[in-house]
Amino acid sequence: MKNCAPEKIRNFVLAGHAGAGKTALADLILFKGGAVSRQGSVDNGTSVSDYRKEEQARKSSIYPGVLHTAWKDGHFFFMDTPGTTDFVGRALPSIEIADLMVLVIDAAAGIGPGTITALKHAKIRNMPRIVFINGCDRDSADYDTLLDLLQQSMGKTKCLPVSLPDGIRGSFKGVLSALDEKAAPDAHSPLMDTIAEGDEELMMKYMEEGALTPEEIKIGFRKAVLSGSLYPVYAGSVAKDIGVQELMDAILDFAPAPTDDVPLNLASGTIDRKSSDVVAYVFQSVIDPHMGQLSFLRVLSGTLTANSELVNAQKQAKERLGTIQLAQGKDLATVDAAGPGEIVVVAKLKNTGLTDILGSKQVEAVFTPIEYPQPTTIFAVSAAAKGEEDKLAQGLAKQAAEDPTIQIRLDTETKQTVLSCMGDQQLKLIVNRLKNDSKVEAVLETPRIPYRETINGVGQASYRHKKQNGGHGQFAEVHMRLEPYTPAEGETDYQFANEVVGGNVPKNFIPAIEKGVGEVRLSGPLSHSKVINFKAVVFDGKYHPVDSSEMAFKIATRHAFRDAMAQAKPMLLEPIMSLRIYFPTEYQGAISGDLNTRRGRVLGMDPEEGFQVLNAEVPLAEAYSYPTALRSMTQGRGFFEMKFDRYEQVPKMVADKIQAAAAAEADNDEE
Ligand SMILES: Nc1nc2c(ncn2[C@@H]2O[C@H](COP(=O)(O)OP(=O)(O)OP(=O)(O)O)[C@@H](O)[C@H]2O)c(=O)[nH]1
Ligand SMILES: [Mg+2]
Repeated sequence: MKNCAPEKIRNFVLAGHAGAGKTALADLILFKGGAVSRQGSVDNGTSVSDYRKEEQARKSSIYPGVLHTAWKDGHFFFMDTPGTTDFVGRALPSIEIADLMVLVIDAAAGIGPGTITALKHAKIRNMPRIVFINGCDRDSADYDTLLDLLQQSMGKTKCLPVSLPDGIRGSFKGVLSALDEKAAPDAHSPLMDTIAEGDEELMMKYMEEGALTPEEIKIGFRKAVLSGSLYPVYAGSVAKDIGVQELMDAILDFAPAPTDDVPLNLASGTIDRKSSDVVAYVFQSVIDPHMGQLSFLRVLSGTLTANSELVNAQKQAKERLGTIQLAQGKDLATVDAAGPGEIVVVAKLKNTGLTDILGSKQVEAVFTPIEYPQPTTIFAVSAAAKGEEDKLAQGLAKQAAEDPTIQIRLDTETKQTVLSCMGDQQLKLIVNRLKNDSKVEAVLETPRIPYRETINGVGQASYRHKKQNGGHGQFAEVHMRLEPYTPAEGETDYQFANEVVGGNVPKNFIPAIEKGVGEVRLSGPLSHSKVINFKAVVFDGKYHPVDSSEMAFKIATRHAFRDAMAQAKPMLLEPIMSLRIYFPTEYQGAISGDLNTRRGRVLGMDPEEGFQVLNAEVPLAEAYSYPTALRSMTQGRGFFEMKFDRYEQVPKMVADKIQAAAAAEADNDEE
């Protein structure tokens, strides 16, 4: 249990790409700190952090591991996040709330998608960072190239080596401190400059005397880390236990304390870290098969006590806490209270979900919503067994509440439940959890494409609907013109106009005609898709004083519309997605070639963090299979973002196929 002043507490998050060694580092930190007597291992399935069966099977994290250990006269509370981009939705809330990011990068693999995401989110709130270049023992470790890329990304005067590798790869035998002029002369003076620059008094003294005392260095170093003018780089190897003690000392000596003013991503208001009012942030909310709902809270200020009543600011609701517990991976230990920087678990909160804020009073500060990437893996999902649709919906909703990158949407147009997520690894986990936790078997299919139809020319038709043989008769005649029309921003995707003069169609029937257009345009002649970007003009017609009715005018409208549509050069439109594809340069040829086969269009390149970034457009029909293709093309080192851009005409060859398929389906429906 923690036994130190709040100033000696350190709250941090281990972030970075999959396989960088975050979990291995977490296990080593726990062991060196004395929190565990045997060092856990990812490879042997004994990691304290990756304790879940799915994580042990993958040998890779899925959920943030929540851990703590004493270190010297301080105490660390930290989260070990998953680096696989599929699970970024679970990693980001931890990154959002920690006081420090320890960015772990493998010296051999270098910057990966997970590194880019972590850095992007650290930059959003100017989050204090320490970089740990791990795996310096690895055969293909390349420290210099990596440092260079990091300096390009974070700044040459900010991203500075403090603990340098002594030897590399097979000959990696230790680390050298840049604080020691003799040990690392080249790295010493840039580091000292940055340390001194953060504080005017130190700067004066450094300029006059050319040196600072260890105590002064510590003050300057801490200040520089907190303000984001220094991102110190530590080198090491978790496997060889080299450089980790130096890293842990740096965290204790130089990282912000919970009482410091660490920048938060607030949209409005402030949070006073030194206040005695309780403010706590929910960075993880999971349903444990045994314990039910568990909320993981990071205390920002005040002291959280067991059995207290708090206010949930977002939900405007009271929340009563029961026992509060400290997590060490899966082990939970009951505590009476938790102060700033600490992380605790509370069970079964009634009104509180992910990223909610709890306070002893209503908390007025509001966080900027986390920018989760748009999901790119999209499937239509249904229950294998009839009658289990509700069970499926509930199971999916539970998982979506835990991870905002899991999105469920009922597509009223295609009548499919659409499940979107970040990749096939996440998809597999979702399906497994549906099976194991929710006891429902899910079936996945490629979703239907929401095609659109429009017209290329003007078409005109009239139709008389007449049934006057006995009984109550029906009569209506509609003359209609369809014109291409591009709606302005915010306008509906079609227009209706009435140009009837002289009362050939009485005013009271015009709304029926307008309604008729609204209905018939939902199923166009080519593919039964919605017709858009047109103007329907009723310009003439006939009526019968007794036999005309709204129904009769609607029927006549349907026919007139379809006939006019046939004259108006109808064409098929498909959704075009804009893609931003990130990948290491060596895959450029493969990626461009593949885009060609997908009817894709390359718009341009702009490199980011040493990665190539290609902007492209691809029809949605060709984008569904892209996540898997990109993963196999790049050995998991590529990722992409995708969003809807516009509708565009389908090329004739493709359109013919779609029309044939739609016609066949219509025949089937009739049978
Ligand atoms: N050679 C070598 N291997 C290491 C080192 N650190 C970690 N590893 C190995 O690298 C693999 C991945 O380590 P993890 O700790 O699971 O990586 P991670 O960053 O947690 O990955 P995710 O959980 O997928 O984000 C494991 O097999 C580790 O044993 C190191 O310094 N040197
Ligand atoms: Mg891990």
